[in-house]
Amino acid sequence: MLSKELYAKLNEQLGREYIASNIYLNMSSWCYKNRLKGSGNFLLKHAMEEYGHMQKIFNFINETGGQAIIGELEATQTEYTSVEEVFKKALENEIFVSACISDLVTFAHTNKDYPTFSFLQWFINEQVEEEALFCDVCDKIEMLGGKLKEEKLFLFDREMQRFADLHQ
Ligand code: OFO
Repeated sequence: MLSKELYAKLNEQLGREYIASNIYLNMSSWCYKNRLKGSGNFLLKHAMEEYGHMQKIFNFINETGGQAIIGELEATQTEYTSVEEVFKKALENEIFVSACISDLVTFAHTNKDYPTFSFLQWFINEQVEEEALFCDVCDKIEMLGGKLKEEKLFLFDREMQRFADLHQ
């Protein structure tokens, strides 16, 4: 059994992971609608991964005697101006989640909650990987000159299909 405050914070993080999953689902739909199937596939797979993160926290809370709660989730963006915006926002979201995880780790450590501290180590490593992954995608866009259109957009989307097959 953990402290009430820690359960509240873990439930907040659970909500963020769920929202992250919805963010990527909506991004994926936008890509499909704009004929970017590779990017859509990549983001759909990523949305499933985020759902898995939510489930991990859900199980941890319930297994330690707390109650995982799916509260109200804020609606996520559905329209984008470009594929650049999609991936820039995805990277921003990962950076935000990493900061939240770090705060949670600090809180667990300060409060000597070592089971939670230990549980969260997986998330620290995962965030390092995910930030690197989205940085890599944003770098690819930059290498192609940004403001992708026609052939470059086609090449980028093909690369995203490769990422979808490779990374998840
Ligand atoms: Fe992107 O790793 Fe969870 O949120």
